[in-house]
Amino acid sequence: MSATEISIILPTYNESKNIWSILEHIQKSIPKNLRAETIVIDDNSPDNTAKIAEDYFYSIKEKTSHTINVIKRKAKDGLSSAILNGIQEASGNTIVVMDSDFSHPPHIIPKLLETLKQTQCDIVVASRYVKGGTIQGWPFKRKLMSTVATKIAKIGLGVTPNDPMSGFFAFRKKITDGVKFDAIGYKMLLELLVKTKGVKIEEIPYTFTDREFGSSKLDSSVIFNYCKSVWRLYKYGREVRQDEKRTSVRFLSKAARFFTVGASGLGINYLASMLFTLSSDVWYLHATLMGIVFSITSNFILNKYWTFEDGDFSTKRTLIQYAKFTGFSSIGALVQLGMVYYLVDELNILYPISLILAVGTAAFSNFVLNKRWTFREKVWS
Ligand SMILES: Nc1nc2c(ncn2[C@@H]2O[C@H](COP(=O)(O)OP(=O)(O)OP(=O)(O)O)[C@@H](O)[C@H]2O)c(=O)[nH]1
Ligand SMILES: [Mg+2]
Repeated sequence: MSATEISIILPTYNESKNIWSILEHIQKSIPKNLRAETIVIDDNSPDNTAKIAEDYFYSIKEKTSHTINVIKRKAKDGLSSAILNGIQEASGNTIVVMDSDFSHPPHIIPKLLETLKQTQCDIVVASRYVKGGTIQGWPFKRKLMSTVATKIAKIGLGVTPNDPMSGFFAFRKKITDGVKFDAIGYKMLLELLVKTKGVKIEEIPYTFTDREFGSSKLDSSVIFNYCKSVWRLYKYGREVRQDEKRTSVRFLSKAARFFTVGASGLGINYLASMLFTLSSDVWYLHATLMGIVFSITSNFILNKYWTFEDGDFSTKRTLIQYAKFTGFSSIGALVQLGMVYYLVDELNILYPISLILAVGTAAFSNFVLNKRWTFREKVWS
C-alpha cells in the first residue's frame, strides 16, 4: 500500500449537523490519484459528532482508499491545540487544515494542493483578503473585529499574508520539524507563520461563508486568548531577532580576530625571516621558509586560543588541528593565486584591485574552513 500523501485536519466540537456532509464533500474533492486521510479531532462533543464521523467512515470503508481517523479527546481544549494534535498524528507530508462547518468550502482543497505543487511553496493560505476573496454572512461588527485583528497581526508580528488569521490553509509538514508550538487560542496559522519565518508562502482567494448549521464556539475568551497569543508570538519574534543579532556580532568579532591574527602573521613572518638571515650560516631561502613556518605556527596558536577560544592544548587534538590549519592555509594560498590569475588574465582587472579581491576571498574562505573543520564550530555562530 502506498504511503499517505495528504492529511486533512478537521477539528470538531458539536458539529453533528455538519460532520457527515463535510466528510462526504471532502472525500469527493480530493483528487482520486492522491492517497489521503482525514483526521477528525473531536473534544468529546456531547452531540455525538465523533460517533457520526466513525459511522461515516464505516459506510465508505470498503469503497475507497481514503481513511478517516477519529481522535477523541477528553475535554474541550481549544481549536489550536486540536489542530496541533491532528498535525502530530498526521502521516501525510502535506497537511490541509479547515473548519468542519462549511465556512471553508472543500472544493478549494484541490486548488490549495495545486498551488503548493506548482509554486513549490511551503504554505498556501486560502484568503478572504486577496482579490477575488470575500466574506458572506458576517455582520459589520464581526468584519470589523477581523480586520482589526488582522492589522494587529500584520503590523505587530510582521507576517506577510493578507489573511494571516485564516483557518483554511495547507502546508508541507516538514516545515514544522523541530518547531515548538504553544497552540493557544484560535489562530494556529498565525503561530505557524511566526515560527517558520522565511518559508515561501502563497495566497489564493476563496469565499468564506458563515455557518448554516450548529452554533459558534467563539466566546469571550477568544479575544483574551488572541491577545495572549499575539503577545507571546511578539516576544518569541523579539527573542529570535535578538538571537540573530547576537549571532552576527559573534560571527563578525571572530572574523575580525581571525583577520587581525592574519595581519600579525605577516609581521612575524618578516621578523623571523630577518632574524634568521642575521646568522651567516643560514641561506636566505631557508630563512624565508622558517619565517613562513613561524607565522603559520603563531597564527595557529593565536587563532586557537584567542579567535576560537579553544584552551584545550592536549597533544593529539592540537596536532590534528595544526595539520588541518596548515592544510587550509595552503588551500587559501592556492585560492589567492588562482583568483589573481583569473581576474588579471581572463577579466582584465587591474592587478592591485585583483590582489585585494583575491586576498579578501582567500582570507574569508580560510576563516570559514578553519571555523568549520579545524575548530569544529558552526559557520554561522
Ligand atoms: N476539537 C475542537 N474543535 C473546535 C474547538 N472550538 C472550535 N472547534 C471547531 O473548529 C472549527 C471552527 O470553530 P467555529 O466555532 O466555527 O469558529 P468560527 O468559524 O470562528 O465561528 P462561527 O463559524 O461563527 O461559529 C469548527 O469546525 C469547530 O467545530 C475546540 O475547542 N476543540
Ligand atoms: Mg465557523
